[in-house]
Amino acid sequence: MSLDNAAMTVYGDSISGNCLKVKFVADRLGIPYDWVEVSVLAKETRTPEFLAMNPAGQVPVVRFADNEVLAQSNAIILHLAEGSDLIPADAFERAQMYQWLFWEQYSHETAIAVLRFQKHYLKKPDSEIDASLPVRCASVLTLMNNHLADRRYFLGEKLSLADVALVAYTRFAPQAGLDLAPYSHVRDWIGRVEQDLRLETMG
Ligand SMILES: N[C@@H](CCC(=O)N[C@@H](CS)C(=O)NCC(=O)O)C(=O)O
Repeated sequence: MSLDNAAMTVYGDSISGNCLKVKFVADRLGIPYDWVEVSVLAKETRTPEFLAMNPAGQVPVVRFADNEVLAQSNAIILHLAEGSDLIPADAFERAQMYQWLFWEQYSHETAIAVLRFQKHYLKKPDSEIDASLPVRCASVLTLMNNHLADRRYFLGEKLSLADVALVAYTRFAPQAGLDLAPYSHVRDWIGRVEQDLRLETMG
């Protein structure tokens, strides 16, 4: 389907990094959209109407002008950014971008986003939080910091979807109780990507 002149509707919760990825990419590429706020905390993703649209009961979901629906943040941003400078033209660089997108979903989001949600939104005391979570967060941040020691962006010199996907929750790390002070390359990179995407700085 074509995105030309498409009116698309993004169903998202503005506290969710996964949903914000969609906003960041659409804003960056000048793709018009309507945003419908769906509260995860109020369980609005579990209503029969929402489940009819996405049986997985999760945001983000995008409905395009032709009524087609797409879920999964990284699938959505890949579709929106098709043919743009956020996806490398070179096949191997593209594969490297996918490498980071898969890592983000499997290792990064499942640590930082989960810890943030439990601490910042559910207000769980540390005694009720799986002790392995902060440890996993530290190893994720260390890996990122090492990778960024000699690169401006995850793929080198150019912003790509890898940066958009990874910055979404990394910039919220302090809300997960994670101190970014020891990760100077990560902090510099967050500032760079926030500037590129014209985001209000979190630092
Ligand atoms: N892998 C999915 C994860 C989506 C996801 O976990 N969404 C959360 C908000 S960040 C949600 O809708 N949770 C509601 C629920 O599970 O009831 C993606 O990247 O879109």
